[in-house]
Parts: sequence; structure tokens; C-alpha cells
Amino acid sequence: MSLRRQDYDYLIKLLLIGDSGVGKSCLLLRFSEDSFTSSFITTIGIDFKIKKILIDNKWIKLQIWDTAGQERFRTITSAYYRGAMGILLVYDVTDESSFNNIRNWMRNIEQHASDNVNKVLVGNKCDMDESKRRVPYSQGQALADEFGIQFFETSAKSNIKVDEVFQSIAKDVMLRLRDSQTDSPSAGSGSGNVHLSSTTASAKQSKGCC
Ligand SMILES: Nc1nc2c(ncn2[C@@H]2O[C@H](COP(=O)(O)OP(=O)(O)O)[C@@H](O)[C@H]2O)c(=O)[nH]1
Ligand SMILES: [Mg+2]
Repeated sequence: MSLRRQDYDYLIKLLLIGDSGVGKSCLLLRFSEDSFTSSFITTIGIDFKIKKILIDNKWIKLQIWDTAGQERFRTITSAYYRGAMGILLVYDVTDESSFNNIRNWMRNIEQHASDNVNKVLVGNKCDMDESKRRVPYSQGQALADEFGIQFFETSAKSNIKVDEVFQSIAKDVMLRLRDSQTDSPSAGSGSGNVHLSSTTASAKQSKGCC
């Protein structure tokens, strides 16, 4: 593993978790490339994208991992969680079962991810007509409150609150890392924490959404 001189202050690994079809890949595509596609392209092989953002004058390099369709069978392996520092738990506001399953995904995280991983709850597809909505905003908020995490309703399609979600979770992680490294002068510049998973996954460059 060769390390160039870093062009970032923090390297943060994030994961997207949630039922198949809720819009995880579209959210990632919207955030990383600011585009959206309505076609459903099955993701094969674990995929990640990189995006650099600026928070509080610090450059954060986000490495964001997308499930590879394994979520369809709830067979997310512990390898996927390895090294994760922040997790986006995503459901679809028009699909009640995807919301009910958030508790199962939470359990999965408790089993496989590290204890101090930051989390955010995301109700996607808020652009859909109100007549299609099955999960009220207040219900999402109540669940997030129960877990003690932040909550956002997003639309990958209409680009609503997508940046905010990623900014929020990245900032939570950054603050946690900063607080845990206060006695080190090079706080936060450590990249050693994070590259763990790249070797376990056959990362591919995916162009498409989903
Ligand atoms: N209306 C609407 N449709 C969306 C949104 N995000 C994703 N979709 C659609 O939902 C389907 C599943 O999206 P995908 O990103 O593949 O879900 P994944 O299985 O969780 O990765 C696709 O047909 C997308 O076009 C959104 O914000 N609004
Ligand atoms: Mg997908």
C-alpha cells in the first residue's frame, strides 16, 4: 500500500445500507456526480466512489461504499462493514416495509460494524406524490430520535437534501475522530484507519445508477 503525500485532512469511509430499491445507488450517484437515472441497473460487485468535500476548513476525502445487491438477500457480510466510520440507513418513504426493516438493518450494524460508528437515517424519494407516501415524516423522525441519530428526507431524483445528508454524517465522523485524537499533533491526518476494506472488495467503477 503506497501512500502519497495527502491532499486531505481526513479520510472517511461511509456505507449505504437499506433494502433493495430504496435508492441507495441513486443517492450515491447524485452526490458524487450530480446526476440521476431512472433505470434500475443491478449493482454487481461492491462499489465505492470518492468525493472530496470541505467542512470547517478541513478537506474530507469521502470513500463511499454501495452494496452490491446483496441487500436483496440480507446477506451483507461483515467484510462490507469493516472499517466503516459512518453509515447511511436508507428507506423509501413510499415503501413501508423498507421502513420497518430499518430495525433489522440496525441490528445488522450492531452485529458487524464497530461500536462507535456514526449513523444517519434517510427517508428517500420525498419527491413522490403525497398520495404515494406510506411513511410520514414524523414517523421517520421518531425512529431517528429513538436511535439518537439525525434524520433527513431526501430525493436523489430532485436533488433534495442529498448533500446535507453526506455533509452531516461526514461532520459527525470528523468531530468524533478529532475528539479521539486530540493528543496527537497530526490529528486526523491518519489514513491508516481506513483503507482496510479496499483489499476485500473487487471495486469496480460503476457509471450507472443503481
Ligand atoms: N422518485 C424517485 N425515485 C427514485 C429516487 N431514488 C431512486 N429512485 C428510483 O428507485 C429505483 C431504485 O433505485 P436504486 O438506486 O437502484 O436503489 P438501491 O437498490 O437502493 O440501490 C430506481 O428505479 C430509481 O430510479 C428518488 O429520490 N425519487
Ligand atoms: Mg443499488
